[in-house]
Amino acid sequence: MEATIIDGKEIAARVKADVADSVSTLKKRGVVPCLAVILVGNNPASVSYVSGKRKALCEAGMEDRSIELPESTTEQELLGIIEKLNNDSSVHGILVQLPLPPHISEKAVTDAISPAKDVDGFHPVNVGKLVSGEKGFLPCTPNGITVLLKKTGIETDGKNVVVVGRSNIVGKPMALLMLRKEFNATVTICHTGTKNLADFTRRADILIVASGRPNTVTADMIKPGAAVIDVGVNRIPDSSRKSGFRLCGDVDFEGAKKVAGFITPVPGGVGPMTIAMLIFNTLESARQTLGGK
Ligand code: L34
Repeated sequence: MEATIIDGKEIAARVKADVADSVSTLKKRGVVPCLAVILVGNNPASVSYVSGKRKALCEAGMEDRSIELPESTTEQELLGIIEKLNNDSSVHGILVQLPLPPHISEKAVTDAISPAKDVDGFHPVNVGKLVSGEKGFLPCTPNGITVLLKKTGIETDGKNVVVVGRSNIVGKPMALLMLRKEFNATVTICHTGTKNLADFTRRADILIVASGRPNTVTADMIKPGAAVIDVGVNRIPDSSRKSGFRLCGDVDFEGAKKVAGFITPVPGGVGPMTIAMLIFNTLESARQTLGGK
């Protein structure tokens, strides 16, 4: 039997519809949730993701204060813009799309965003809260994956969760979330230094792949019936498409779906959830300005 395909687009649409309902309630109380997405340069993948974010903001009835800056923008200029947004009480969320051009320090930029407006959950204060189990903004992609698992009814308690990839934006926070009592999984993190990757992935009840490389996981590396979550979004040149490329994940989808119990597709899996959780975090940030009133 083939794997059940987890429809991330549909689950994301449900999350976004709930957020939109809450936005209209908040608006009646005089608060319009507002996000500023900052894009520097015109990396084609970033342009696509940012336009998805702005569309979702608009559909949820939120205010879009996004800024598009040229590739030549200096770090000082960008820090100045962030400073102004930090001090503007009508702005609830600030997100600087990564990667940044090489002349701008991603660390300096991430650290400059007020932790109270850091809807990406990348600021060290929010990272620290994630580690210690305090409430803070959770990174959108890992948090979106927890929602996919919950809404699909995939049990995590006592399960072996194997995360492939140790990035600050996916692998590390994903592992930390699954470690929480709430999910109670036994967590393993694999990375480029892992010897015999398949020995680890074959033990996974839930396999989360965020390596950034196509075909990192093939059918023979999957435990029959496992849930496979593919975080990769790779652009493969394809002259038969009018865009000139097609998207593929980090998992060999065609092979994997014959072995797995559940699998996320690319596109239409994790990506749309990242966007849904971003507007959810923006709503939360706007709510917090009411101070629990
Ligand atoms: N600051 N930088 C910051 N925050 C983030 O949360 C991100 N990320 C990652 C890259 N840089 C970031 C994103 O927004 C990856 N990412 C992201 C967002 C959306 C999608 C993929 C990655 C997405 O919508 N994917 C669609 C296909 C989109 C397309 O056609 O290009 C999908 O169905 O997978």
